[in-house]
Amino acid sequence: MEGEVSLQLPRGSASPARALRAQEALTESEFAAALLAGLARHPRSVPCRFFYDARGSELFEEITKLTEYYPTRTETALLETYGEEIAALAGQGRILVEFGSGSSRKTSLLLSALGQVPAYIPIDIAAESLEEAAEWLSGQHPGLTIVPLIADFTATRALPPLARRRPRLGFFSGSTIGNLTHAEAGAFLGNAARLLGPGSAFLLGVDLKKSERILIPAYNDARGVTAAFNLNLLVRANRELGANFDLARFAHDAVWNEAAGRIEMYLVSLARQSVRVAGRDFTFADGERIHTENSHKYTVEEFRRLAGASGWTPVKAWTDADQLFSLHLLRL
Ligand code: AVI
Repeated sequence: MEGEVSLQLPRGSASPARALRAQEALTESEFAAALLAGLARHPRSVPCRFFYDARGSELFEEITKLTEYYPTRTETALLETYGEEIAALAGQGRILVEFGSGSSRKTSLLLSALGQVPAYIPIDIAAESLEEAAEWLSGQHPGLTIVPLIADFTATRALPPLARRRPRLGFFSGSTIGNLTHAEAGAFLGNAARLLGPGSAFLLGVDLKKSERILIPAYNDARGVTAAFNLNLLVRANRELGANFDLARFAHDAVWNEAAGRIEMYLVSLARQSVRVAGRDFTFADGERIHTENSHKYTVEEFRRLAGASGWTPVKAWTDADQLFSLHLLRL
């Protein structure tokens, strides 16, 4: 098994290509259902997971390189600086279980710091990203056993049998936990505790609360990459669902909601207009918004309380000198 990349396919799938097509069809009908339901409610909203089609994933990659978007480079720097200490505190010989597979560079840094890792299990619903990440990482870490798991990482119930023999370290980077509501984040942490099991450790990247002067440009950058990322949701609806959104008549907006402790992203209708989506008409008032994303920010203390309520014991948190981002190590 050493050095092998094995892709576990959904039951009944004869090949990765077929699994991928089946999954795309599923995603398309899920997208249709979510968009129709989201546009029918008031205020209108669409879950942010639909941002990530091929173009959306590319745009997100671009966002992570923007000067204004501090989370990725700050988290990477924290892993570079504190990787050894994190590895020492987490303990040797753990199987690494990553929730989501979109952060190979950060995973590679963690793997290097951890030294000998018996196996690496990335969990992601997107088979293609899993395959790409696994391929890149096996090039960077020859001999590493990689067992990708195609599953929704917020609701995974069981790890592959090989993961049951050793203690486990979970990894959830990029402050993706911030895209969940507090209730969803608590449920995710509880599910991760059941999945990783007694004696496990968990390393999470969590964005910190900070001034709006830093937050707003991070979600509304000068080059308009975040705007394109947000508007791509409408491009996707036009392509996949035969919708007729006029991109010139919607604009990106990002606001800080102080009471909820989160950045909220919206698509704002620039006129009174009707749009047809999957055979149904929706009328937007001038200025009416579609809520497309929440990005919650936590103080170190707030996140410790959230994790503690799901059964985790905080071990240590690391932050950068400018207090932009945090890494939390938890234990069960
Ligand atoms: C993936 N997630 C953690 C990003 C965030 O910061 O909430 C998504 C994003 N949305 C706009 N810019 C980046």
